[in-house]
Amino acid sequence: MIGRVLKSTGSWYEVAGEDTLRYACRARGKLRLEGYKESNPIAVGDQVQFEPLGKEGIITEILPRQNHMLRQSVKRTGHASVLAANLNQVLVLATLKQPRTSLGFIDRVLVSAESFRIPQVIVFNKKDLLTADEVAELDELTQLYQHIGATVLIISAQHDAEVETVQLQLQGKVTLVAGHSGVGKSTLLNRLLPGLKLATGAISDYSEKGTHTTTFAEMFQVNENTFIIDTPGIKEWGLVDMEPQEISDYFPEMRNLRLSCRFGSRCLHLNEPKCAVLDAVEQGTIAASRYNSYISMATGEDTRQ
Ligand SMILES: Nc1nc2c(ncn2[C@@H]2O[C@H](COP(=O)(O)OP(=O)(O)O)[C@@H](O)[C@H]2O)c(=O)[nH]1
Ligand SMILES: [Mg+2]
Ligand SMILES: [Zn+2]
Repeated sequence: MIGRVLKSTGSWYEVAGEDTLRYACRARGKLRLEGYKESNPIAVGDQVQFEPLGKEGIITEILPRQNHMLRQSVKRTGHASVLAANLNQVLVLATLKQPRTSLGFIDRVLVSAESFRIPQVIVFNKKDLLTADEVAELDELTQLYQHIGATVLIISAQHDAEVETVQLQLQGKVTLVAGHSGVGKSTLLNRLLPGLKLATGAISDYSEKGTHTTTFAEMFQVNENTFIIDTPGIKEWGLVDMEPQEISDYFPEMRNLRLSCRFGSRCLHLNEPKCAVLDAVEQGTIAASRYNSYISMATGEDTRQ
């Protein structure tokens, strides 16, 4: 039978079979997709072939991946691990206040997704808290991010009609959800998945940290072909294995300009002469916030943002 991996503990895998039943599976022998060196051979989102035995099963094959996202290994062994596979989009949940999400964090997730050619969605939550000035700021951010190809939604997770716009954006897709603690991820997921009942609020964050020593991505099924992958506690949005020279390739507004830099593909756009990216920043066609994010990624500062 073919199935989809919803959850992995490293030795057991929860698999949704094509018969819609759930199976607790183990892997047969040393399964590994060819060409992957990551520490976990089977990831959330993987399509697998398995032999069902009652409510359990044995995974015999991992089907080829359409794509995947990486994260730095928890144990920092130098190896990355596959965070999730076969994604249709990555969604960053962000807030302008309570707490304020740094643009650096948003940009890091976008760049990470872009490097795997995965479409990006930004959902700004807690709209109900915003003053008129903050609404204006959010309008500017919306234009900035739409301009570089992201889909932007502005919602309050407490309002059904607005949660529905997120539901429409998710429909029929597999979506990885990223967001810092406190932005309303559990609130939103509970709305999208009645019956899930994730704890919300400050106390829940404390107890979540207390009960989970390691963090794993986990996939939830919204309906027949709609899936959400939660990434609790994952902070190191990995620019895994990325050379400084390649980072600007994942900033869509910089990607094409580099051909015009005097040093071409060797230009890091930091202080090189005749740099087309620096010129664009000066002229305002590249946003200062995006360029700042770029510098921190290219120079390796602030890697935990
Ligand atoms: N005002 C307001 N509060 C919200 C909204 N969404 C979530 N919250 C609150 O923000 C706090 C953190 O939410 P939670 O879902 O636990 O965040 P998580 O840490 O991202 O899972 C809780 O007290 C929620 O009730 C919203 O749209 N507006
Ligand atoms: Mg939460
Ligand atoms: Zn340059």
